Amino acid sequence: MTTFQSRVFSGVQPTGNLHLGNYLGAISRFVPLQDQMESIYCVVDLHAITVWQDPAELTRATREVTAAYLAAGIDPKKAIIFNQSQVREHAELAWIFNCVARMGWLKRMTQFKDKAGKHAENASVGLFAYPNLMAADILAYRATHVPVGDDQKQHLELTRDIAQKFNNDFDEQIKELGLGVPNPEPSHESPEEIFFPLTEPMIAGPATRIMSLRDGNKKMSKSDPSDLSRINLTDDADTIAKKIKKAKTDPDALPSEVDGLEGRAEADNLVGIYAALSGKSKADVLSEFGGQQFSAFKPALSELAVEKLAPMNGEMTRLMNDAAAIDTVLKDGAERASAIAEPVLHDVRRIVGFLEARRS
Ligand code: AQP
Repeated sequence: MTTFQSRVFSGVQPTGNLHLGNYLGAISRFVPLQDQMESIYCVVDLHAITVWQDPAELTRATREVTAAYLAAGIDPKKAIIFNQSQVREHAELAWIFNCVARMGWLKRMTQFKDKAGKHAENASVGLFAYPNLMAADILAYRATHVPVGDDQKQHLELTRDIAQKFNNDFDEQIKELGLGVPNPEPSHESPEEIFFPLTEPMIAGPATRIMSLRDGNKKMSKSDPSDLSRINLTDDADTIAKKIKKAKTDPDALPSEVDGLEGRAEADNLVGIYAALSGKSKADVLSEFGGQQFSAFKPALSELAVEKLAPMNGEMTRLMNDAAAIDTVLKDGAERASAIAEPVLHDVRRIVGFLEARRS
């Protein structure tokens, strides 16, 4: 191999309540990429169990995320769609990365602090080591591009740090075994030949961080106890309209320029949602709605949200009634994913020095 093959990897956790943030920040962005490079979209069930999941609900939610992928327009013939636990290389590489990553790196992860809160002593070890598994998800495919929301930025930086440390620690073995690829970014910290790519985060556009409809300073999130804080992908038209009507705003009219959104978190969020759903920039949205009150903007936003989300909602419901068809997609995807990850892990074992005795 003379260079890394361009390859996309991303995932969504099957933890229920898929919302507009997951759609705009991640799933909708997966769709065009499937025509640009080999794309692997995973339902990350191993990540989901870092906090307690009811087993039957986990199975249902795994199918629901798959249905959302399909309903959004991901074509399982083009992209690989599967659930993480069906490809054992994720867990194996994660263990190796547990031994590469440093405690200090993980202690800096803000998502662990947010999720564990004051109860860190009672959090699972898996929740703490979650970013190592995420690095393994990406690097088991030597993926070069990862489209995610802004909340994953720190984890992707850690993925690069893990790749870099592995490349450095095993520099000699990588060369000796002839498994290196010329490093596109050589530096004094990074050898000329590397095994794992330094993955590019793809965090761009107006929807990298959709905020709660009840608090413009809080991320829209599956685990927010208030259902009014998010638009779920399973919400019907009336519910979407009700939630947008109740969304928190301020008393002023919308500004005509993007600068005027500064300090107005809720207004900024609603304009960002409109921009992302319509494929326009925030500046374009404000040139249309600048000077108008929320009483005029909110109905326009509701109409757009329903127009974009209702067909997807209908298709998800249809797909969820055919569990066997969803499971077939996941099985086929898992086989194709394994065909990529198995040889990578075979090489990793040789690099690390694990003896693979032949069993008869
Ligand atoms: N609010 C958001 N805006 C934009 N993108 C978002 N993503 C999540 N929330 C937003 C992106 O969705 C993808 C899948 O996320 P995940 O399922 O892996 O989990 P998460 O980021 O932990 O999602 P939540 O909703 O915030 O769950 P909880 O409440 O459990 O913490 C990722 O690409 C993510 O960036």
